[in-house]
Amino acid sequence: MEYKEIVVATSNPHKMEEYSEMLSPLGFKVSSLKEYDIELNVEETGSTFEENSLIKARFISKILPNKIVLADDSGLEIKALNGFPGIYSARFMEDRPYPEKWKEIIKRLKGYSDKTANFTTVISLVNYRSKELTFEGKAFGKIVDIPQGENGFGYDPIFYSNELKKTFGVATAQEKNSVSHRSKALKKLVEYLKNN
Ligand code: ITT
Repeated sequence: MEYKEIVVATSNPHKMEEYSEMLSPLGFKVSSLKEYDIELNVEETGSTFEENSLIKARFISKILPNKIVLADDSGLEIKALNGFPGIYSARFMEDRPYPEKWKEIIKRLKGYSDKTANFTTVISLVNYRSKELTFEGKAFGKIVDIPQGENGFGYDPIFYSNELKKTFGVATAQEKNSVSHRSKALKKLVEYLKNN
């Protein structure tokens, strides 16, 4: 496999960190938008993770037509809330700090015995041999009644991972990366690159 530069089209520094941690050991040069002094100023008008992921990757690839660009759209889907916040995970109570969002979600789930939830990520890769590719990953678990841990970002402290048997907020970065939605989607992508 030929090792290449991948530009990660995200404005979320936590995502950037996770991609660096996961892709660098595989020999990729992982670049951020900061390094190119560009911003991801694009509206996420799609109705699925896949559409929004492609919107972000295409937007940056127009600015950097010679680079392989990776973007992801991701979110938390809660069964009892019919998949909410889903694609709205970043926009839900957007101007409020995460502890308030956790509290509101926990409140909305009061009375439900089934607090099943999953994180989903769809990674898009564009400009790879003139192709557009998408890969999906999911992490399964449930929403806890009391946030636990301070690691990770976003909804990690309220998401109990079935695989780790603890919240992503308590898990180390390595533990989270071993089972996360993002790492599962990324593994599919890396597998594809190895074979193509
Ligand atoms: P970019 O669009 O710039 O990449 P974003 O944070 O706005 O950054 P999304 O639109 O994909 O990205 O929204 C993802 C949101 O879903 C994110 O802001 C978190 O609230 C939540 N989320 C996604 N992955 C997560 C994870 O691994 N742990 C906790 N929360 C996560």
